[in-house]
Amino acid sequence: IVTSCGALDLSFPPEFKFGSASASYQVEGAWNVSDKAISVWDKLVHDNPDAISDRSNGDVACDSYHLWQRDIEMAEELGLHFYRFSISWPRVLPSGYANYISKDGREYYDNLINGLLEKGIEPLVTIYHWDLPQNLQELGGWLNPMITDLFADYAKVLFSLYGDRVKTWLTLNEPMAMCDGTFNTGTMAPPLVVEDVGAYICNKNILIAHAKAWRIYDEEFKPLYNGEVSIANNFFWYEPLTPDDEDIAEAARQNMGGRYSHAIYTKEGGWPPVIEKMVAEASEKKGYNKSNLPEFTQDEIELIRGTFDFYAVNHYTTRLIRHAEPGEELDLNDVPDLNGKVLVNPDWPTTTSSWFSVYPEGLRRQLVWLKEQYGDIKFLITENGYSSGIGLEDTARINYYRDNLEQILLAIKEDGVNVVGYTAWTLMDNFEWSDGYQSRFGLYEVDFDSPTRTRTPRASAAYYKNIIKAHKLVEPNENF
Ligand code: PNW
Repeated sequence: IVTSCGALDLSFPPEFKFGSASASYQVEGAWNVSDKAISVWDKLVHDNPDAISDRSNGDVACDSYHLWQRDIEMAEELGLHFYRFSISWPRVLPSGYANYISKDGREYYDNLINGLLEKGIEPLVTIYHWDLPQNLQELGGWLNPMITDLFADYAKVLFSLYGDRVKTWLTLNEPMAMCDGTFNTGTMAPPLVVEDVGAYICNKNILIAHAKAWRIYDEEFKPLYNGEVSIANNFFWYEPLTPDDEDIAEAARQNMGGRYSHAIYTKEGGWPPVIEKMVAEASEKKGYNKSNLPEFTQDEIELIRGTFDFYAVNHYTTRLIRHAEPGEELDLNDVPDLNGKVLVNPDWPTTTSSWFSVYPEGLRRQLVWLKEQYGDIKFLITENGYSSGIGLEDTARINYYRDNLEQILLAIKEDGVNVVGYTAWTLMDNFEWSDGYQSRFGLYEVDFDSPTRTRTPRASAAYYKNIIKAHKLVEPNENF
């Protein structure tokens, strides 16, 4: 690749870290062992198996609850600097409240954390990756403002139990999926569509929950352990279909990213102005007497503003957007409140995930945009990966990793974005939410028919291992 200053230097900065990731409900299984309570995902898959394309569930999944030593071994085989995993709230706090800590739940994560550290692998913990205790859902879950304190209490328990060993925390994974994916489209748990208002109420509660947890860490734990805390946002990058569509592409970026970032990362805080306008207009058009976007008080704005130590971003894919034609039908794959029609470029390769086609350049543009919006802060890529069917010779996944890592190098070296690390989603095939086990993202293939859930490295695992070892972007065919 030739850049403005000659050939691109393919080495990663010396401090750059490589990791891989998983999430509790997707890998652990053991859904009802010991005193674990059920989560909204346990309830969804049991009550409504048709919600999952292959009618599967995460009852056993990768059985990581029992096979965690093998998981650590895989992380070691790859040479990972860190392993990102999430903690199951109903496994540690069966009542959802901090009144009682499960001994077995606590020990499971103690073992995993200690096992990783023994191998020199840093544990990076997601506090919440979608498995809400069902009894808190019964109180309204993410629509009830009391969730913000319950979440903060739960986070504080984890900081107290594991903060001496865990130095990097993510409060919540992908609030966009938690709020919009749940209350607009009903494809996540709980299966509860709350049109027009649900996603925005959830959106506000998420920001406050995150901020309360961050402040607890900052005040009570940072002086002791000096760790870092952020929230992981997911993003489609939006490209304008034609130059005339740049304004709507920008609004769509604010809708997807800004709605969950502006309050935290900007100096002024609060909602992005373009989103306030969008929701006010859409609410009026639908006959509501006020905007469905809940307001922030000044105290809330100050509570949320600045609650980050770095920016965590999950990136997979890009969309094109244009202004809708007059009278054009729009659905939830579009951005109806913006009157935006969303498309993908038919030339982009597709994957086994319906929402995912491949356009690596989008990642670099998104990183540049994030830096422009939120400043010259640290960026950690907390997810990036490719979905396929079964098979160990996964050339397309190898190419995906290669091309995305190249875009990251360009962002670092050409655009001066401070990207400090990269997380491959995912360590092993797992329960891919409503796609069940049909969409595989793993560096390791998992045999879900074998009682021992055998894990076998794919060609992409060898490739990723080579990159980590060389600390540079080696080519897939390079002998190493
Ligand atoms: C993320 N979409 O989810 C999650 O953090 C992971 O748990 C998941 O396995 C991974 O990406 C792959 O899907 C997403 O529809 C789910 O745009 C859906 C979407 C994006 C990300």
